[in-house]
Amino acid sequence: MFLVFSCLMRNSSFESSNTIGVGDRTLGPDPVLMGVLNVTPDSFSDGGDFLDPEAAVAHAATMLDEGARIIDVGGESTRPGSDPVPPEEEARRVVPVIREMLIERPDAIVSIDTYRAGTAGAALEAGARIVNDVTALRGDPLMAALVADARCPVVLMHMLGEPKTMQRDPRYRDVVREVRDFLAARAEHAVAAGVKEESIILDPGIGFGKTLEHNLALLKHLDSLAELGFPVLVGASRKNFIGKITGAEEAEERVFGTVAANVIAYERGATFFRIHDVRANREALAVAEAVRRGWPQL
Ligand code: PMM
Repeated sequence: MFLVFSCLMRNSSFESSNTIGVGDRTLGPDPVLMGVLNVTPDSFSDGGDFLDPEAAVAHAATMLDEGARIIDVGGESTRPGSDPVPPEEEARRVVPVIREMLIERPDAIVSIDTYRAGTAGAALEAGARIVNDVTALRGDPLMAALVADARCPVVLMHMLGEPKTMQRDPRYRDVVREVRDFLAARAEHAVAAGVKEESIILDPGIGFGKTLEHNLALLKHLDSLAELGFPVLVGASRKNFIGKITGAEEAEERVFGTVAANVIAYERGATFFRIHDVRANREALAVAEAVRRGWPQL
């Protein structure tokens, strides 16, 4: 494992290891907000709200106005216990929304939250620029080649098991080391398949086959993941573990807890934040960034 870890450390500065190029734009090293747009009937937080493409595009526009740089469009829920949807249905949900969004907001950077190469290909054709794969290229044997050919950034996320069963008693000997070693190995796999190192973003997969204690350990030791030298994305927004700590039963009530998790993640090296509540997170991360870099910012 040490070998995998040491080969994959990207040999780069803090600035370059926390940025990703999307066309002629650079995202990072300042905090990058990825607004969640689930075009699904059953996501745990916004399920059913944005099945209508017009409502979805309007919500994306609001998130962009509030400071989101990326809109992450998903057509299949990955909440604990969820079932997969047929691939055609997934593409049917997301493609019209991506097209319409980009007609209305051509500057938006869209990422497609899918593990299926067919859906990712259709989304990229419709104008998406980033692939967000919660299986880290394990879900579809064609995905790695698709991302390599498209030369687009890709998010590689850790998940133990699969959404249907992942929260049934997940166990690790050392969650931080296992997640880090898994992601290092997946980055190595991606590079071997032709994905450029500088296109890879790593994500510990908060809530994906993890107990509350696992999520807290991953946030506490996120620096050990950031040390691999790839930008780190965190998706803690409104998740169950926050509700368990704060007592906020409804997902929409978990904004304050989300903000705390994201500021801590930023302090420990995360650059990308997948979130539902853009303004609250933008303002909190702007203050955290000002503390780190000083004020006024040049
Ligand atoms: N979480 C969800 C879906 N997609 N993608 C990444 N990269 N990281 C995450 O943590 C993540 C994800 C589930 O949350 P949702 O139901 O609010 O979309």
